[in-house]
Amino acid sequence: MSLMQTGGRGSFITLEGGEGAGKSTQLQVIVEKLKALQIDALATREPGGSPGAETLREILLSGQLKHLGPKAEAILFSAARIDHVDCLIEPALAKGTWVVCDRFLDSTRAYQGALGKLDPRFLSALERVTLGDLLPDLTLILDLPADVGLARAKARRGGAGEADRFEQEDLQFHESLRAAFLAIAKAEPKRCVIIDAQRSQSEVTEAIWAAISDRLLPRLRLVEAERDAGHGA
Ligand code: Z5A
Repeated sequence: MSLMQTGGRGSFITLEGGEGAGKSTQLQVIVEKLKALQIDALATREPGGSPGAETLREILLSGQLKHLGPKAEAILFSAARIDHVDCLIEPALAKGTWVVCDRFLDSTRAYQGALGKLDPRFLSALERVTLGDLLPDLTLILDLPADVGLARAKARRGGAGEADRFEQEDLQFHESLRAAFLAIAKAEPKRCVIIDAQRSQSEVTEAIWAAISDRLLPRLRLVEAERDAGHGA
């Protein structure tokens, strides 16, 4: 039996930031580090993460619904989120699994909310309907200049494959996006930690792990205590 299955609810960690910030790269590393501590952990992403939400992802990122505008897009990202939360995130957290998610509600706040200039009352009503009381325990905001992130994303594509609906926006859009994420972090310092993502991959991992240890240490200690008790039994 996994250790966290005896220790109550899992922790919910989200990674946020602009294109090419290193979210997907770091997500895998975090999950491996948690597993090395014998913590049940799973990696997931948004939009997507469950079969229904993955179907919506394809449509949303293809750009074919861009003409509907940010309000409709926010509703569709939220519809995908409802399926993801109901089918994967909530059941996993309830059985003690730690969930590490590439993008979550802050991406809707930044992309559709700040950049789409949506009324904050509309967004908070949508969040209430979509999430109820669910909020990440820790949100890591990977921050770097937009041109650096876009160059990384382009290099990863290696010339092959088309930029998606959001990568195609101009540099000004991506700089505003960066500002929107930093504003979210400033407004919610208890939940969010800004990580300087311009550094090397291992330095970024180190900073992320320091934040996890710092913010979620009591839970990590609980896992260690359970492990020790389990080994002693
Ligand atoms: N979206 C939205 O509008 N509203 C919402 O509510 C939600 C999402 C949930 C999802 O795209 C899109 O949906 C997203 C927002 C919108 N916009 N776009 N585009 P996605 O999931 O396909 O892509 P992404 O989330 O933007 O991730 P990304 O571009 O794939 O970037 P990343 O995951 O942050 O980076 P990465 O893949 O880990 O790294 C990129 C490259 O850089 C790769 O070659 C790495 O090897 C390299 N890398 C990583 N770290 C480093 C360091 N430290 N140094 C040097 N090179 C590095």
